[in-house]
Amino acid sequence: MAAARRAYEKVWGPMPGSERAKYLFRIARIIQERGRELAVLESLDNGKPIKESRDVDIPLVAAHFFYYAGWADKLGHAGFGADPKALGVAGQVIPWNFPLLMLAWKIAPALACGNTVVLKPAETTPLTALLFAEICQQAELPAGVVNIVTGAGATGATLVEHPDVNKVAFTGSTEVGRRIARAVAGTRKKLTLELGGKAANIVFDDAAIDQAVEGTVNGIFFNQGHVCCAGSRLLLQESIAEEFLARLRRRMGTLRVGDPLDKNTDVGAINSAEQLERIRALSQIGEAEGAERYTAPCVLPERGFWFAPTVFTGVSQSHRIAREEIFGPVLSVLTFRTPDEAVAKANNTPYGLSAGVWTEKGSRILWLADRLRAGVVWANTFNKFDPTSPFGGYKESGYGREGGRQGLEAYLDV
Ligand code: TXE
Repeated sequence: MAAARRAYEKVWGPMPGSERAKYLFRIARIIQERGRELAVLESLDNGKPIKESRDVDIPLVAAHFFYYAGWADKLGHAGFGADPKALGVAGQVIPWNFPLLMLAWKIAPALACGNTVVLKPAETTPLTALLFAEICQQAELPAGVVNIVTGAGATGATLVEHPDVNKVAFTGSTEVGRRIARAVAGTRKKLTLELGGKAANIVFDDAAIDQAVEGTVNGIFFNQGHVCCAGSRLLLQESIAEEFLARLRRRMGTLRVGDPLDKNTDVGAINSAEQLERIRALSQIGEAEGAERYTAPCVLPERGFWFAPTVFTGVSQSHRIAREEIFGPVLSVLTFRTPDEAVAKANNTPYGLSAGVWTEKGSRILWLADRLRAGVVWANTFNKFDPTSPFGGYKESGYGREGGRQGLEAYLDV
C-alpha cells in the first residue's frame, strides 16, 4: 500500500496521459509476444482448455490493454469534464474463473486513468498475475504502480479495509460482495462489484436451431460453466423443446472432457475440490427436487476434479437449480409459450448480469432487450466479450461497469 501511494503521488499520478499510454501499449505488446506462455500457465493453474486460454482469454487480455492505452491521453472533454482526476490507490480483488482477464479488466482502466493498484488474485489461481508483475517489470513500469499480493480471503479483506485505499473493485461471489459493501460503507472509498448471475438463454421457435444449440453449449459449457454470465437457464419455446433437446443431447455426446493442455479438449477441469463439491451438491438437490438429469456420456480422467456436462429438464422456477448460481457445467431447462412469459421467467431471478435471445425476428430482439433486466443481452450469440462494450450487472449481480468508456468512470473523479 505504501509503495502504491508513493508511486501515485510521485510518478504515476502527475505523469501526462500520453506517457502512461506508452507503458500500457508496451504491456499489451509483451502480452501478445508472451501469449503462448501465458495461455499454458493459465490452463495449468485454472484448468480451462488451452484452446480457450489461447484463443479467448489471452487475446482479450491484450485487447483490453490496447483499448485502455488508447484512452489514457483522451480523458479530458470525453464526457468526464475538462480534466478528470484519478482517484489514487485502487484495491482490487479478483476470482479464479478468468484469472488474467479479470486482472486486465481491473488494472488496464485503473492505470489509464492515473491510479496505482494493489491487486489480490484468487488463492487457487495466482500464477498468471505473478507473471504479469514480471511483464510490468519488462515494460519498465515504474516501481509501485502495480502491486500483486497473493493470499486468501483474509488478505482481500485487509486490502478492502485498508484506510489508504481510495477505490475498491471486486469480482466474486455475491456473499463476499455484500461483506465488502458493508466494509466500505461509511468510508469515502468508491466501490464497484461484479457478482454472480443466473442468465436466461431464450430460444424462440423461429431461431436457427443448430446455431442456437451451439450457442447453448457455449453458453453453459464454456470454461466449465465457471462464468458469472453463463447461460445457466435455457428457456425453450414449448413447440420446439423436444426437438431442441434431442439435438442438444446429441451435441453434448461429442464434447471432449479432459486434459486442459490437450488442444482437442472442449471442457477442462473444475478449478478446485471445493467448487466440485458445490456443483455436486446442487446437482443432487436438483434430482431430489424432481428434475430429470441427463449426463453427457463422456469418459472422465481418473485423477483430478471433473464434472461431465449435465442438463436438467422438467425444472420449475421454484427449484433451487433454477434460482441459484451453480458455477459449473450444469444447465437447467424451462419452457415458455409467449414472449411475455419468456420475459417474466427470465427476469424471475435476484440476479441480472446477462441474457441471450435466439430468434430471426429483429423487432423481437429489440422488444426483449428493452425488457430483460440484465446488463448484457446477446442476440443470436452468447458469451461474446469486447473491450469496447461495458459489462456489469443489475440487481444482485452488482453495480458499476467494466469495459468501454463507461469502465473509466469507476476510476475517475468526474
Ligand atoms: O468466491 P469468493 P469463491 C461464485 C460462484 C462460486 C461461489 C464461491 O457461484 O461457486 O461464488 O466461489 C476473495 N474480503 N463466484 O468462494 O470467496 C477470494 O480470496 C475480500 C462468482 O471462490 O467470492 C477471491 O480472491 N476478499 C464469481 C475472491 O474474493 C475476499 C467468481 C473471490 O472469491 C473475502 C467467483 C473477503 N472477506 C465465484 N473472502 C463471478 N462473479 O464471476 C474471499 N475473498
